[in-house]
Amino acid sequence: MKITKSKTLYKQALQLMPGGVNSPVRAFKAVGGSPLFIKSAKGSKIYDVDGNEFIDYVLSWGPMILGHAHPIVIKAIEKAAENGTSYGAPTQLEIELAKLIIKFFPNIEKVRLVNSGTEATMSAIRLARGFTKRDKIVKFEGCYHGHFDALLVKAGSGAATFGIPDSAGVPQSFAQDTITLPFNNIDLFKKTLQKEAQSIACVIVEPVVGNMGCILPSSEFLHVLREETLKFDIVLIFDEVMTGFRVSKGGAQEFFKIKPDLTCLGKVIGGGLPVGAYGGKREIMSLVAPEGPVYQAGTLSGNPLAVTAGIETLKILSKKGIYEKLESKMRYLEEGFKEISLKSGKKTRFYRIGTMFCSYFTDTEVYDYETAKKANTQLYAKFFLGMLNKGVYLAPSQFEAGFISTAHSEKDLSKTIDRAYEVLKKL
Ligand code: KE4
Repeated sequence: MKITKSKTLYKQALQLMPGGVNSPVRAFKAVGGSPLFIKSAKGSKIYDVDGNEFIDYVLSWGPMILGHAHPIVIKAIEKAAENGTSYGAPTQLEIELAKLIIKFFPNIEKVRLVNSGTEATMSAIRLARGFTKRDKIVKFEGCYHGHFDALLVKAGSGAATFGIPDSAGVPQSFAQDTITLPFNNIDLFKKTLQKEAQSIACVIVEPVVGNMGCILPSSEFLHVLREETLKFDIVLIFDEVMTGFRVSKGGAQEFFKIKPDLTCLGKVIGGGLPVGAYGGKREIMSLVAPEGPVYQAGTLSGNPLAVTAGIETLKILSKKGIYEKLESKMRYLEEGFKEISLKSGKKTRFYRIGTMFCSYFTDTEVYDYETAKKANTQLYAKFFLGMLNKGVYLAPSQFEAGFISTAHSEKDLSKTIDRAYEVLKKL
């Protein structure tokens, strides 16, 4: 595969931007080789600057659930842009997007739009601390909630990929109020709350962990989080930035029937433009400025262009049959991949829920950070590069989830399965 133009651009980018990228995981550090520079995308495909075509399972890390450049979304953005891109003043569009979000997530009584998942989670943490007047937070090892200081402690995603459980530049004073526990470990969670509850403001969790690959909660884990936090008036925050609209149309909280106090969203709700959101119980949200004393603001929050892309995306997702179609595509890929990996004799574990998935190169069950880290990342890197050379663009790290879209055709999926078999046989 010719990638000369990407290589030339990467050399230039390295002079101008840290690591030549604007987000670490894009640098291919975990899989080797130099990152492809993408020129365009349409439907299930992305095209690099050297003219190579790939079936895309990264989908901008989740947002492009309708595939790239969906005609209805693009048309709406073009039209909205003619009215200007940001006013720094309220618009009717924000009411429309807020209504759509609340329709999908009825546990959200009031919502605040922001510009990224990170802004959503860091604001939700501040709000929980303001509401409870307590300082400590509980998170789970390997879960990634964006790059907010207090949450970059044993984080997942890029941090897990680089094996940097904590980030440089985070003062000890910021990390000391963050308690990290193993995901799915009910005993340790209960014991910690027994001991520390009075000083804990919130528990934040990726209800399905998409930043250590794809790790499912045990049947009772999320219920225990809910029961125990209710006991001690601790705010339960579901970080559904990735799982929202992916695990099901109402996210993990709909799938597992859990009512968190606050929910963080991102990715899909911007339809590929920058939108994040946090919301939940009216009683808690009423503390957010200017209604209450918890300050949070944003120049471009709720800007008409990004909100338009979000509205159009959620309107299409509201249509009957969309999620049934996504489910059958995902099942096709799951069954196909499991069959060929068995046939290839390679030890893999494939996990998926809704339209997010991950295949670990390991022969033990993966249920938390420790077991995820046992996966053979070198083998994953070889698999990734093998698939890339066959025109399939997977997440450039074992510790990321893959995604499908409504634009992935059966032909795309069967090609992917066939090519995966060819690559696995050679590993
Ligand atoms: P952003 O600030 O990147 O919009 O969202 C942060 C975030 C919060 N919560 C969860 C569960 C997330 O998955 C994310 C961001 N996800 C990563 C992919 N693992 C974004 C990709 C990247 O960092 O480049």
